[in-house]
Amino acid sequence: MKSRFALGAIAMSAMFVLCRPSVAAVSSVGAPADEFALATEIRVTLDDTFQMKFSEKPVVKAGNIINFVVTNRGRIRHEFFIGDKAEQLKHKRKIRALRGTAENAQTSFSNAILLAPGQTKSLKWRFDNPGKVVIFACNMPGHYEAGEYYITVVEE
Ligand SMILES: [Cu+2]
Repeated sequence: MKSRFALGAIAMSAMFVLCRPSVAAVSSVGAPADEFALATEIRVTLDDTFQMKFSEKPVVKAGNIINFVVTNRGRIRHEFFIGDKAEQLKHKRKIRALRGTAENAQTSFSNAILLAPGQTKSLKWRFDNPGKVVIFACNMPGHYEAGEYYITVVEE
């Protein structure tokens, strides 16, 4: 009887692991920070010139938490996505596959915010893994290629 209960518990925990939302495995360069965590605030402006403008250049250190407050001043949608190069490519492919429905792609990534024209949203992020290349980018079709990204490295 006891072992049956144990088996049940194992099955339950296996199901929990399998059913966990994909947001758990976030990124090699960190993860979203707790909403109450103290953070440095950096404002980011996106617009249709495909320049990503920061109120100050993000100095990214392992363990540092930065709250990115992002505003879309353009007339088209933009996004702000934090990840390494492989994650950027994967996300870009996903957005392309979904074509116009980028909102759907965005909901499965906790390292992205999608902004309609005029919108401001924030993404609070704790950086991790010194030495890793971090890319901040917009992966709406053609935007990355037009230069809408910023690359830096996680410092010790
Ligand atoms: Cu964009």
